[in-house]
Amino acid sequence: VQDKIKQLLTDIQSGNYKALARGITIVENEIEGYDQLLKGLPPTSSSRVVGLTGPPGAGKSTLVNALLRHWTSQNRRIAVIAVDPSSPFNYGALLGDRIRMSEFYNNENVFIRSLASRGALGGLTTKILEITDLIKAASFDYILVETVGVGQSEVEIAGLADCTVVALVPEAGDEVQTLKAGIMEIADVFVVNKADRDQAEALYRNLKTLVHEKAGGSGEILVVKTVATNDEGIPEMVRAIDGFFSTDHNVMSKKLNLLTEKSWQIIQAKKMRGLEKSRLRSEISAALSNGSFNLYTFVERFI
Ligand SMILES: Nc1nc2c(ncn2[C@@H]2O[C@H](COP(=O)(O)OP(=O)(O)O)[C@@H](O)[C@H]2O)c(=O)[nH]1
Ligand SMILES: [Mg+2]
Repeated sequence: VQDKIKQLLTDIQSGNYKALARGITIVENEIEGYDQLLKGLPPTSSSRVVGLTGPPGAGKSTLVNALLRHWTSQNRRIAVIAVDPSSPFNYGALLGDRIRMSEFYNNENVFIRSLASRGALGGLTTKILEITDLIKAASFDYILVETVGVGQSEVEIAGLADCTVVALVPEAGDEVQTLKAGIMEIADVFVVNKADRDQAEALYRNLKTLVHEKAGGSGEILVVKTVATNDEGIPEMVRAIDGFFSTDHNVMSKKLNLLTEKSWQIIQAKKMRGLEKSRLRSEISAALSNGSFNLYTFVERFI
């Protein structure tokens, strides 16, 4: 296994997509060699990891396509990880993304991987993290991670990406005042997509005011308008993303937070490994039956 994994890593680093796909499968399913593969990853990578999150239907997949068009026309190499945790048993959603992305499936500068949330061992966030790190070894210019923002997940996703882009749509206009707690903290760039719709301008202005009020010494979150279906605003979106990366301050100050968050996720996932609720349930059941159950003594055994 040792030599095989070493060879696989070399192939991944040389840009072999087949090897990369194989590596991802090993990581995803925790097949033999999984640990060795991750521990063999090089310490640095020049890939820019961009997380794209937002509510279902905001146009994230359409934005990914538009970004791919933009970047491939400049000969950039891009990897896409598409995750849809909101529909764990809905293969249709995944297939939909696949069909809409098919334009790039045979592009030699594009690598696309859909990740189903079902059955991911050790937690979905940890899996995305590991897979992103593996892809980083393949030296893409950008790695786009598309995830559906549902509740807490945006905040977790922000712990994966160097730059987090939050996509919103005009329908969200009324909610701007009550933007989910945490969103302002995680967003590096806001994209108001579907700018072809009436209320887009209002949402855009509200957001601009909001980020302005929020801005501390570290500068404002950028807000851009897009019509993803027509590639409108995509150059501006790219400029906002690249602008974020070109500011050393942003990247450096985020790096420690990112690595802290990632370590925390991995440690948590590893500590919880093999601890199924069904197992807890049967052990509790056994303990209860002899009448001396104490919750706090019980949990001690697992900590
Ligand atoms: N009018 C309009 N429709 C859009 C725009 N961007 C995406 N859509 C449509 O919105 C729907 C949801 O887009 P999708 O990319 O699947 O959203 P996701 O769930 O965030 O990935 C699709 O029917 C898109 O064609 C846009 O800028 N304007
Ligand atoms: Mg999508």
